[in-house]
Amino acid sequence: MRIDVVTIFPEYLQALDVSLIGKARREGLLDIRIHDLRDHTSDRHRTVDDTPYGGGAGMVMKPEPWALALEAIAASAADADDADGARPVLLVPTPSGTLFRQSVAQELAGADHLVVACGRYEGIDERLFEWAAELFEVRLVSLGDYVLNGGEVAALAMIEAVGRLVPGVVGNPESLVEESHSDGLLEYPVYTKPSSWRERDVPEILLSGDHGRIAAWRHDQQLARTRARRPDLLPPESTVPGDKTVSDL
Ligand code: 6GU
Repeated sequence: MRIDVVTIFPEYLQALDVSLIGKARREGLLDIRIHDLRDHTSDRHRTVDDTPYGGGAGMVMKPEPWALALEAIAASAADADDADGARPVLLVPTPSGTLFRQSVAQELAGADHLVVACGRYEGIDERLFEWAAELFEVRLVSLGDYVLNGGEVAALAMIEAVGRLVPGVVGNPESLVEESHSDGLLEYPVYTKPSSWRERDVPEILLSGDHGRIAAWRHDQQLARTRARRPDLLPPESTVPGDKTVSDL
């Protein structure tokens, strides 16, 4: 998978040299390229922003440097992207986007080419997104209901969430199956040695060797946890197979 990131702070993306994603890049599983938006300006000050029409606080990113940066990326990938007729996905991290959830990460993991546009200030001139729709499948996505200073930290989170789902990036693909959100529920609690630690014992059942009962216990734990911490993830009256109703717990 190829991932291009456009930013005015390329240093932020150095975290992608590290750990699992860094290794996947070195192995050629992920072709991640970082671009400085200011390389697509032509004035002495390398200006990327200006004051908002209509007034108001802050600055807005000018559309032209973005268009030049995105055109250069689209041109450099045209052969590969044309091969299957699919446009690359343009991911725009923004608190006013739709929620970036595991199902979105799974969809994006199937793409050949992602381009991430990291905005700063009050955002990018709206016309950029209309213009970009000819070259890209544009998706505005948010990490959640809070505000970051720019898209870079969100881009790191999204690239890690998508990158680890690309075949070969995570060594043991089974670890992708039993994790929070992969089945719409939170993960069950986990324990390791020693079996007794500071007067606290690992739940008996996990030492029993009875894999059927362990699987059932873990599923119950997932449901109880999801109800307690994230009831918004559950359907109103849960219809999950093997489920207990609230009154049974
Ligand atoms: Cl994707 N971007 C910014 N700037 N702030 C955010 C966000 C994204 N998600 C939550 N807050």
